[in-house]
Amino acid sequence: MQATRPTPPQWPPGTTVVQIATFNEAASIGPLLEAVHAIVPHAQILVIDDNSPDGTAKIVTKQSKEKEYIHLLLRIDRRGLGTATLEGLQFARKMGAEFAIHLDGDLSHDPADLPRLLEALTPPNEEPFDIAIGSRKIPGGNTVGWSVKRRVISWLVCRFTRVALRVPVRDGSSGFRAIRMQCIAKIDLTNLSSGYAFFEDFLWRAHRSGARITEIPITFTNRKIGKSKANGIEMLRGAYDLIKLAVYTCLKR
Ligand SMILES: Nc1nc2c(ncn2[C@@H]2O[C@H](COP(=O)(O)OP(=O)(O)OP(=O)(O)O)[C@@H](O)[C@H]2O)c(=O)[nH]1
Ligand SMILES: [Mg+2]
Repeated sequence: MQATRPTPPQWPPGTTVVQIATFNEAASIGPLLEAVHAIVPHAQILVIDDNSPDGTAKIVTKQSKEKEYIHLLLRIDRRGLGTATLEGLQFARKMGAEFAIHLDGDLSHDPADLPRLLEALTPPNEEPFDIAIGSRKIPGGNTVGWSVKRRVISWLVCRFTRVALRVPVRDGSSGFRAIRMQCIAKIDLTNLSSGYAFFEDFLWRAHRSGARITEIPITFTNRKIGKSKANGIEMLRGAYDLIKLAVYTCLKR
């Protein structure tokens, strides 16, 4: 892994970092960085790129030289969305961030939802939450532009997470989440699923560690540019990881 500049000093207390894992998102990363900064100008932005052949990292490197709030973790071998998200969280932790939010790099998640997600962690007159999920599966949430097949798979995975993994959320697959970094210390991060099952696995571990989790409605819009990496092989790997977790959950009942 390479950082584009020497590790800067710790971020100030209260810092929020918005992290985006990318693989071949050259068409969307520029507008996304701009939109995120316009909506949460106080936040640091961290891109974790797996050496995308389309030059995504080059775009981010250029921006990071001009804007001190943009950072790049460049990983030389593609190692998957799960490990990229985890490395982002570990970097955020090392830098002393108080809140991290991760979202997809293809504009499927609307940066306009960032403030609501952050606010959901600290509701007035209620105990704070550790994780706020941008949820497509609660009233007010929605998915736009997905095929019936994709909707069925997503429904099955979320149902599986709720019933077999016993994580009490509706959208356990969502990649749009705000996290109070303090809770990370209590979560066992060893051997986390490296691919798309990362999101369910992380929530499963967070729930078992006693993390308080909430959901707020978001609209997810299917990517309009770039290519999906959620192919059949990735989905099978994810399914295998989830079944392993379910077996473990049953045994440890
Ligand atoms: N660093 C890194 N990022 C990845 C990898 N695979 C996917 N991503 C990023 O993770 C995010 C989600 O991946 P997508 O391909 O959009 O998956 P999806 O949203 O489930 O599927 P589509 O919206 O249909 O494309 C995007 O920002 C991808 O660029 C990877 O191996 N490494
Ligand atoms: Mg996507």
